[in-house]
Amino acid sequence: MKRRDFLGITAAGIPLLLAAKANSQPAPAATSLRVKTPVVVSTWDSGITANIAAWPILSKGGHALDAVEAAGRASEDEPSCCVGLAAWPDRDGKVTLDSCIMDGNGDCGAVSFLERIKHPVSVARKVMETTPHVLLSGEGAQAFAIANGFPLEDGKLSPDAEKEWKKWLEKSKYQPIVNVENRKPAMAIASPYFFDDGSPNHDTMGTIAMDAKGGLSGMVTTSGMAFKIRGRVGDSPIIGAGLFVDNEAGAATSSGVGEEVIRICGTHTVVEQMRMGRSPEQACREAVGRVVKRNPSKAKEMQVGFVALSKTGEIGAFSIVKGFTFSVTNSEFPKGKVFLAKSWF
Ligand code: SD4
Repeated sequence: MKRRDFLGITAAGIPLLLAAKANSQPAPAATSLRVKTPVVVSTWDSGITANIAAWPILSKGGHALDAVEAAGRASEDEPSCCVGLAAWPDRDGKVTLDSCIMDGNGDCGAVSFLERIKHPVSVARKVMETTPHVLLSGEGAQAFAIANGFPLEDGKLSPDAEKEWKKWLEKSKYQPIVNVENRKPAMAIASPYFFDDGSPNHDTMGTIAMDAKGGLSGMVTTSGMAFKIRGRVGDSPIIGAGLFVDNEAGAATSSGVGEEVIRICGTHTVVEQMRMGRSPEQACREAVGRVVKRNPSKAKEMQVGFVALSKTGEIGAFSIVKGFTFSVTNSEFPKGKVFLAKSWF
């Protein structure tokens, strides 16, 4: 069963928050969504699962950092596909995980290339709270996790992951794929980044939240790009690329081709744009525009999406190609609501 069927959300049922098609003309007027706080926002429609875990904490007056960690853990517990140990492996058949967490005061922690540990987001939080460092990687990150009581799992692929990896091996060509969620099969062609059959394939969960006191926090957790070169790390554990949070401006997270996000310091760009007075949507559009400008024809074949939450409780998003969704949960949408972001193409 596909995740979208499980959640009872159809592509047709997703509200189109920001209807007009974007183009390369000057940025349109702000159309960001103003919501009641506390609020939690996650990438993709499967972000509903993450939000469901975060909302009980936020609704009872809890800290945004606890809420986003709970969101990450819920995603990492999911039995197939996208993040956590059940996700798809690198091209050598090993699942390697990246995660980061950050609060609005600039405290942050991250892990990358972490193997056989179920909850990278909690290891990232441990790095933040118990070490003078920000990012631990690979074997060292694993040893740190074990020393802090995280069990070492068996490292076996989930049945779905094993099936997909073997299917990929048959083709035996290096073609990392990312973010085809909500694209129609007909659109998902001739690109190294998308599945040809258009089946869901997103593999990153980013969550940003504001608590009842107005404090912001965020997290990202991912298995990265499916069938990547062993050792490859994307934007997700990089503070300022996959996630950036500042109580004085706002929070942003990204999904998509991490290399492109790293090149433009994506979420840092978004937050700095909000600091300068742009709405969350305008800020996300600016960051997307920088990726597109570098190579417009390549950009058409890939997805990069940003979602942002301003310090005043406005939400906005923007992506390169159509199909980037985000989930919002607050007192107005206690069960969560999925929105489709505007896109450049
Ligand atoms: C990466 N940004 O590793 C991640 C992939 C992703 O949905 O977002 N997938 O580059």
